[in-house]
Amino acid sequence: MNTNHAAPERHWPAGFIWGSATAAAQIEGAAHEGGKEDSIWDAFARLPGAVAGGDTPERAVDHYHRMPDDVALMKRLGLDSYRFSTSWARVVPGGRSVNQEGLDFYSRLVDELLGAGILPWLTLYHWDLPQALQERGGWTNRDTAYRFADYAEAVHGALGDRVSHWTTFNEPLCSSLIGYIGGEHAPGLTDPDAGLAAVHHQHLAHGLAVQRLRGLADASGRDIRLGITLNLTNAVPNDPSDPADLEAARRIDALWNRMFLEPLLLGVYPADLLDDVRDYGLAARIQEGDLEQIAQPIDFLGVNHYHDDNVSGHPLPAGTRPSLKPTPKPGRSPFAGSEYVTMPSRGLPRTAMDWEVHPEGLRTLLVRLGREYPNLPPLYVTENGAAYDGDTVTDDGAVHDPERTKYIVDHVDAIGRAIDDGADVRGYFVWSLLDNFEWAWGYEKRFGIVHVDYATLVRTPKDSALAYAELIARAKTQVAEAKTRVAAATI
Ligand code: GBH
Repeated sequence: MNTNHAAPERHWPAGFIWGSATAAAQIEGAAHEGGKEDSIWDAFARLPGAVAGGDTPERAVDHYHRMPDDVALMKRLGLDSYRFSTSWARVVPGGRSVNQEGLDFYSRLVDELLGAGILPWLTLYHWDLPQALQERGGWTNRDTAYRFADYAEAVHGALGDRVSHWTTFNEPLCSSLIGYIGGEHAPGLTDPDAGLAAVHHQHLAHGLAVQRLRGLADASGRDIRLGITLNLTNAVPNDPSDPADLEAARRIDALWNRMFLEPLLLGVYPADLLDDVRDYGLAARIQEGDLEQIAQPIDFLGVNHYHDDNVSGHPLPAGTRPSLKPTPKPGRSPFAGSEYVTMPSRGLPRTAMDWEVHPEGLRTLLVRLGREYPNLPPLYVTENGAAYDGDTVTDDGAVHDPERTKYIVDHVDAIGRAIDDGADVRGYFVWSLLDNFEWAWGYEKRFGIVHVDYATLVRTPKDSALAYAELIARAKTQVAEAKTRVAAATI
C-alpha cells in the first residue's frame, strides 16, 4: 500500500466481502454475437449526439471474449466476489424467447468464478432492456414487469444451482428518471409521466421477480439471497438555516432516495413525494395490491454511493409546483426534479465527473439508513469509485492514479467508521474492475482500477488496483489474527 494513502488499521467484521463490480453493457461487447440483439443502449448510442464521441457498446472492452483472463485478474487481486450483470438482451433477445447461447456465456462465467474461489454476485438489470421491449413501450408498459419476472426465471433456471446472491435492479433511479425524464440515458425520453410510470413498473418488476426467485429456490431447497441495489445520494441543504434550502433538500431526497426506499422497504410511497408529483401520472399507475407485491422481504440492500448533492432552493413562481422536466443547460441543475434547485460548491475536491469527493457522506448515509428504517436488511456498498483524467501506462508498465487510490481508501475507511457507529455493512465493491463504456460519456471517463488500452484492449492494473489488493489482503490477515487470538484466549 502506498503509505500516503494508508487508512487507519481497523478490524473488519468476519466474512466482510471485498469485491469489484461491472455491468454487461459496459464491458461485454459482442453486442450482436451469440444471439444477442439490440438493447436500448445499443439503439440509443446510434442516435447522433446521444453518447460522447459517438461511442457505442458494440465492442466495449470485449469481456465476452476475454472473460477467463478477466477472472484470472480478479483472482490475482484477491477479490472475494465479483458483481456483474446479465444482459436481458442476450438472454431474451426479442423479449420473449430464451437464447440458450446467452445463458451459456453466463454459465461459463459462473464456473470460472467458482473455480477461482470468487463469489458470483449477479444483477439482473443494469439498464439494458431488450430494444424489442422498448418498442412495446419499455418500462412505461406494465407488461414489462411481468416479462422481467420471466427473464429472472430463465436466468435462475440456468444458474440457480451455482449462484446464491441475486440482485434484481441496479439503480432504478437512473433507468427511470435519467432515461425517461432527463433524456441523458436510454431510451432518451424527456417525459415526466413516462419516467414515473417507469419507476413504478420497475418496483413492481422487482417485487414479482423476488417472489418468483424465492419460490423457485424454496422448491429446490436452495439457499438464496435476494436484494436490490439503489443509488442513494445525500441531499445536503447548503444553508441549513435557510428554509428554501431545506425545502430543496427535502424534495430531492423524496424524489431521489425515498421514492425508492419506502415502497421497497415499507410498502408505501412517501406522502410528500406524492404531493410533489401530483401533476404527473404516478398515482394513476398504482393498482390495488401493487405495494404489497413490491415490498417483499429482501435479504440485503445494495447501496451505490459516489457523492452527495449540496442543494440550494430558489422560490418557485407563485402558484406553481416544481416541474419534473429537466431545464435546459447551461446553469441548470442536471437532474429531474431539480428545477429551482442549484448545487453551489462547498469547495470540496471533485472527480472528472465533477462529482464532489466527500467520504464522510458515505458514513452519514449508511448510518442514516439504519436509523430511519427499522426493518433494514444488511447493507452492501455495491458501487463506489471515481473517474479521473490522465490515466496512462508509463514506461515501467504502471498506471499511477493516486487520486483514485485515495478515493477508494478514504471511502473504505468511511465504511469502517459507519460500522463503528452501528451500520450493518457486510461488503464493499469498487466500481469498476475495468475501464469501460461509461454510458452517455462513452469511453471518455475511466472508472476502472484496471486500465484498458482501447486500441489493443490490453489490461493493466492501476496503482489503485494494487492498493486495493493490499487493503484486502491486510483486512483478511487481521480477521485471521483476531480468530487466532480468540482461539488462544479460549484454550
Ligand atoms: C453508477 O451510476 C452506475 O451504476 C454505473 O453503471 C456507472 O458506470 C457508475 O455509476 C459511474 O457513473 O452528474 O449531477 O447529474 C451512477 C449514479 C446517479 C451518479 C446520478 C450521478 C447524478 C449526478 N449516478 N448522479 S449529476
